[in-house]
Amino acid sequence: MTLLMGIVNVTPDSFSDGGRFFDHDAAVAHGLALCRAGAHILDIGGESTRPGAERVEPAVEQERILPVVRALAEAGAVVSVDTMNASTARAAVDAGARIVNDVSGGLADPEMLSVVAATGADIVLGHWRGHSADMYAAAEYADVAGEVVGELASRIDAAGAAGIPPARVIVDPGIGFGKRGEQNWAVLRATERITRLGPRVLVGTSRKRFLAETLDPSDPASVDEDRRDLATAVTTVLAAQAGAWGLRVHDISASRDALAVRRAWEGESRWAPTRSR
Ligand code: PMM
Repeated sequence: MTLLMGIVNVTPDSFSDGGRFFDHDAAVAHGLALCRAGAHILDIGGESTRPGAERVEPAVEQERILPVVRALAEAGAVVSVDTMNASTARAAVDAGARIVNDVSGGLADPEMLSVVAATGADIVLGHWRGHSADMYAAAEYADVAGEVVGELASRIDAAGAAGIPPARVIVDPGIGFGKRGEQNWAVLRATERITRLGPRVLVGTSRKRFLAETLDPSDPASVDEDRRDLATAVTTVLAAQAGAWGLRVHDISASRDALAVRRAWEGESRWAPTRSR
């Protein structure tokens, strides 16, 4: 079964939801709606990682997300916290989060891996080559897929050395993080190779710029949210096909339906058609 991770951004500047969910009550309501739509996990973040974004202080990040983490965990959701800060990870696990989603793979904060090791939470290790403000400076690769696979393997080793066994690790190729247009497709084509590293694989393509560039190379900004969501749902199916464990998406219902169609195609559907006469 492929899991869907619904995105709850509690930021005033996230490119993808326009900061609509900064309000705590609205963020909780959005998370509950994602669960009703079929999300298996909710990923709650308080720091935007969009290209060019400024860092926020951990205290500000925690003020934004902790009440939301607590409320959604108490409501029974499996909560993941999207943070690069060890102090935020620790506080979020104390508030009920079960997964720490670190897009930097433990590189941004030297305390992250040891803190997560001590909490017992699972960790998402993203492929990353630097902060959002200058992430494209590091987007130089001779073999992008091979380098992503190799660098993820190093992060799995680093997690192991800090006391986090591979069974608690989820790796993520970091689509859009220090990767331009076609480089993202080259990495997605390597999904199966990434699964062979051992840990579960999470993929996050949702609404990202490379999808808009694919749909309208001459004017990506003109590609609206509906078209980005449709493209995202197609990548959900393709990533599931390639062995991904989970997909991190904004529009849960589109990816949920896309996965239902895939299951039916594979003959795994529980829906039994009535015999036609
Ligand atoms: N992308 C974003 C934020 N967090 N976490 C993981 N594990 N993988 C991703 O690809 C990822 C992430 C940026 O997207 P957003 O601002 O729309 O949430």
